[in-house]
Amino acid sequence: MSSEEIFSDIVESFKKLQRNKVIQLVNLKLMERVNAEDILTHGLVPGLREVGIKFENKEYFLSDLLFAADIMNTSMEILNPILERTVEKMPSTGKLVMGTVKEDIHDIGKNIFITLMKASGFEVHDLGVDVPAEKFVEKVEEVNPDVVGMSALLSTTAQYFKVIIDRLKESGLRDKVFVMIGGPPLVTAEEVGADVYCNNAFQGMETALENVSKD
Ligand code: B12
Repeated sequence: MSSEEIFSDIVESFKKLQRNKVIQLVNLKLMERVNAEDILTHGLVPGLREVGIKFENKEYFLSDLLFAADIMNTSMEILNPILERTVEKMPSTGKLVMGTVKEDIHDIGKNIFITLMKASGFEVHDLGVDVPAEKFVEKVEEVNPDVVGMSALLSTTAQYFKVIIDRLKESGLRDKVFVMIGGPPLVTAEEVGADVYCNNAFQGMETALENVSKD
């Protein structure tokens, strides 16, 4: 069976906003020893994206998006402790400063990346959402991180990655940190001056670990 088939029940129930069914299915898959990373990557994330498509097509309203975010957050409460246990904790990792950029309040992806980075041993400084460039710069000056991570989900706010990175350059900090941007592919790393673009938190964690252990 392909992963699409295995997780189609989660995707379909999510799409219909069947909260209890999604949660039941997550628990059921875990009991069947399905990997938490796969449940998230092939079930919950595509399910939530389907809700986004319905919103775009005006079949769903903002209240439905909020409800979908709640289904996702409740599911993550179940998966987080398992993800934390399955990620290999490295003996010496590094520091991460992370935030969702200005005028953007989407934080589900950011929080997943943070969970994985903490689990792998990173000291995480979470700036939250709607974070202006100055706050990134201040935090980088204060804690001297190895990695700066930024998330943006809107076409408008993804433009802000460059503003933040330019500010880091002006402050002489850009070359001291590994800059990771993430969310849907709205811009490329090259366009905004980041080191890497990631639309998968698990790959993001691997990339961060590789980069920091190289130092
Ligand atoms: C849930 C949701 C909301 C919730 C957010 C709740 C929350 N606490 O986050 C609410 C209801 C608040 C919301 C509001 C809005 N939303 Co909204 N939302 C979504 C939805 C359905 C899901 C987003 C999500 O969480 N996905 C799941 C996560 C896990 O995926 P992800 O963020 O991509 O993260 C993964 C990777 O990208 C990666 N990652 C993410 N960041 C980073 C960073 C780093 C460093 C790394 C390494 C990895 C990484 O890791 C994650 C796991 O692998 C999307 C639809 C979609 N296609 O995504 C629309 C969507 C993003 N929203 C959209 C819009 C338009 C809005 C509003 C403007 C609606 C309105 N009219 O008010 C507002 C904007 C509010 C604001 N100023 O930010 C549009 C954006 C269109 C565009 N291209 O600009 C979308 C695409 C829906 C659509 N199809 O129209 N939204």
